[in-house]
Amino acid sequence: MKIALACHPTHGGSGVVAAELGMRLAARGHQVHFVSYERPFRLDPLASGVHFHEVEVTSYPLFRYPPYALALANELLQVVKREAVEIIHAHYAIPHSLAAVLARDMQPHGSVKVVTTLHGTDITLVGADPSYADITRWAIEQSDRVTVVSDWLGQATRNELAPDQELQTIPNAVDAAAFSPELADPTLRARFAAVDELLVVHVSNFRPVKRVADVIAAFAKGAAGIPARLLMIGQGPDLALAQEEAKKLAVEDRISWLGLIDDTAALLASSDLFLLPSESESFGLAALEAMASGLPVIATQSGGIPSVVSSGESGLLAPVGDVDQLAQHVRTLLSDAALRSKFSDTARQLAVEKFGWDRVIEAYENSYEELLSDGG
Ligand code: GMT
Repeated sequence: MKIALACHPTHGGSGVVAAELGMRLAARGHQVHFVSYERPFRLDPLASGVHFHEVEVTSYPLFRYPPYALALANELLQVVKREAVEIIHAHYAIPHSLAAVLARDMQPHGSVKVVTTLHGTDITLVGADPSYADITRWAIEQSDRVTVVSDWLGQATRNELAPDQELQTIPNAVDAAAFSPELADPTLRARFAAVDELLVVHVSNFRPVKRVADVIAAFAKGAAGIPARLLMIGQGPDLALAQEEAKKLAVEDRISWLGLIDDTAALLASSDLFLLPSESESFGLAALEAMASGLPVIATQSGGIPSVVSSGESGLLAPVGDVDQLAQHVRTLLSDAALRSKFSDTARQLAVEKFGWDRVIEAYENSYEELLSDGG
């Protein structure tokens, strides 16, 4: 099949899923075209069978806001026509799904189909915003097929935006070779923690939904009196808030702020515990990558997280904003090496057995084939 993928190229779960999916589809013989304003950070530039088409957004003095969605639709249409693309797979509703629908409908006598995968904040934040709600709903309804990354997100989509929409759940997956405890690197670890210290880690885009101040507070309280340090990986609008909290709670000297890191696998494998206290998380790919790396996860009972992290087996969950309980979980796991090791084994095992790419690739492939064979 010839498939065009539209996605965010920046650090974030939806771009990761699109890049990993595209490379795997290409490895199975499909021709894959990525269309975005930048090469997705997880996309290997040398992957064979994968092509990247950059969207150029020309600015004119009259445009206060250069219309990226329109430039994307235009580029998608060019790629569809030139490469005889059969499927446009849009990751994240706005602007990708909308641009894909426009490209399909602009194609004279064309038969390209649009698959939209909803990832989370495209429904819970962007789709819930009155400025974007109607156009998000329309893009979803106009897609030939819509998938969601968890049953929870399917329910949220129906409740909040499109009650009658048919949705297929295809969960996210992890490459268990690329994220593995075997990548643990003692030299790397030694840069952040002394031999007798444990290492707690958080990875996110530091948006308000990630509640990064809770990471700091749970660590400060839970690891009080325990030799442990915290790695904060990523950047975003709440970085200053988290740093302020660290100062207030006097734990600045126990935290390393690493900023954006493309490949987190060795850092995860070299750490002991992952923290994800999000307000809402449709799936929690960052938690799954940590689990595959052999890390127990402390997270919130929010959104799709409980379908990824089994509380009491691969991690411990707490209600959103319950810093005391999060801190208690941190203390429990940091102070019990045997429990940590048991959770670590289960986390790895669940990631490998439940969230491998094979089934997920097949589900997407079947979905494309059904669309092409039954005409929609
Ligand atoms: O977390 C974000 O806001 C980024 C966002 C994205 O689209 O990159 O992540 C969402 O999609 C991921 C991949 O499907 C999910 O694992 C994340 O849980 C989801 N984020 C939220 O729902 C907050």
